[in-house]
Amino acid sequence: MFDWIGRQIADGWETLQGVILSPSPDPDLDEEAQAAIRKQAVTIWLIGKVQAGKSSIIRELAGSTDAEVGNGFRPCTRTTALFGFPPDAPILRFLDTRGFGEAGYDPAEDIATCLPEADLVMAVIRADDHATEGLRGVLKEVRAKKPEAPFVIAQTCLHKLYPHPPRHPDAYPWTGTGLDDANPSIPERLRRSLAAQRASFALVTAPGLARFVPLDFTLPEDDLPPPGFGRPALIDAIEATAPAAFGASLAAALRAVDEARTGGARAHILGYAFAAAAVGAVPAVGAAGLPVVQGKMLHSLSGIFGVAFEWWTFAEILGSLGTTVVVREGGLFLVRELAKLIPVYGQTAGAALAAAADFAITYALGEAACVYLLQQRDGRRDPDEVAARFNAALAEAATIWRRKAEE
Ligand SMILES: Nc1nc2c(ncn2[C@@H]2O[C@H](COP(=O)(O)OP(=O)(O)OP(=O)(O)O)[C@@H](O)[C@H]2O)c(=O)[nH]1
Ligand SMILES: [Mg+2]
Repeated sequence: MFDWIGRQIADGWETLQGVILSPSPDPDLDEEAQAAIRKQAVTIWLIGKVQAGKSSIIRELAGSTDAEVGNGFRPCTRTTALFGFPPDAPILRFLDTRGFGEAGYDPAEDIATCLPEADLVMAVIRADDHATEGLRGVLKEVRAKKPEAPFVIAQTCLHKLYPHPPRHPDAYPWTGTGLDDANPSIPERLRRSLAAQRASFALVTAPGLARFVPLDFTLPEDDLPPPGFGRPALIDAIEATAPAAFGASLAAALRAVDEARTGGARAHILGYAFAAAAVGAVPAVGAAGLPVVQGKMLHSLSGIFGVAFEWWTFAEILGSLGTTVVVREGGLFLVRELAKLIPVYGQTAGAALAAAADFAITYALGEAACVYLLQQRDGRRDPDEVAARFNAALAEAATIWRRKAEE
């Protein structure tokens, strides 16, 4: 088994150096590979009235600016558009329904197109809005057609019901349950309004399959700090309700968006690493698709850091790691970790190991690239630090992969 994984990594290594040394132009992945990537992403379908705060939620979760989110949408139905995060290797996909509740809006087409795709339905309502019959009607239909679909109900714009001058509670006080109704740190008018909304949605939200999350995603100019108030609670709710196999890795990626110094790069790396594993497992694409995904990841990272890759030096650093360290230390580590997962070594075990190796090497490459790009940005050069990060990341990757497989 060790020889086998050693070969996998050594082969991966050669294609990888090819990717690094010929960074442009990126060929696109074929439809089958893209479908495999889509399948491993969690798709959230956002429904809510015009101006309820749907786009703000996408912007906040993805850590992107309005402009980035705005440019990243692809039309899906007449009224719904799709935004992938990260765009080329989504770990998360948002279906954003626009125009809901406007005159002439007919939900039938959106339900037919979006519901089969949706892993999670996120209803978005302003905390002071009680005219929600239309939305409840759609959720009822969704519940009937897909009883297992988890709902998250985001109650936005909390400050509309704060006393003057508006100010958030010192610590986020909500549980999204009846416990909140007696919590004195929540302004009373808001407490009553949120409770009434929970009650009115009770018929369409089965216990265990629905979570209410009060939040207030203000803009800096709103002058109501902190920004993203309620974001951790929203991520917790997604983690708790998303399909088990995605919950933890997805939440890890969303939490990583917060890491200021690396500008959310880790979330991108996770997205691309999972995409690499998904693409590698498509028989017709396999080894050819992998360097494409890795190349796209490196481009996307250099964009995040605003630093151009010095491709040659990066290749040199990774080349000095070469197959020795990677195959011996990384490979041995991977084999040990992955062997715990796979009781019987056979055909499926081979495919599982290949996917794990694709994931791990892509993840480690991305992490090493981050260290390298940070050095470039700071005008430093320390190949040992890059190499050390690569090896440490291989070990981390095995842990992440194992956790995902165990979920
Ligand atoms: N203070 C505050 N403002 C919010 C919140 N959510 C949205 N907004 C503001 O409300 C306006 C509409 O928010 P969007 O996120 O664009 O709403 P939307 O549901 O995408 O709207 P449409 O795309 O027009 O359907 C923007 O000015 C946001 O900044 C919130 O939780 N708190
Ligand atoms: Mg919008």
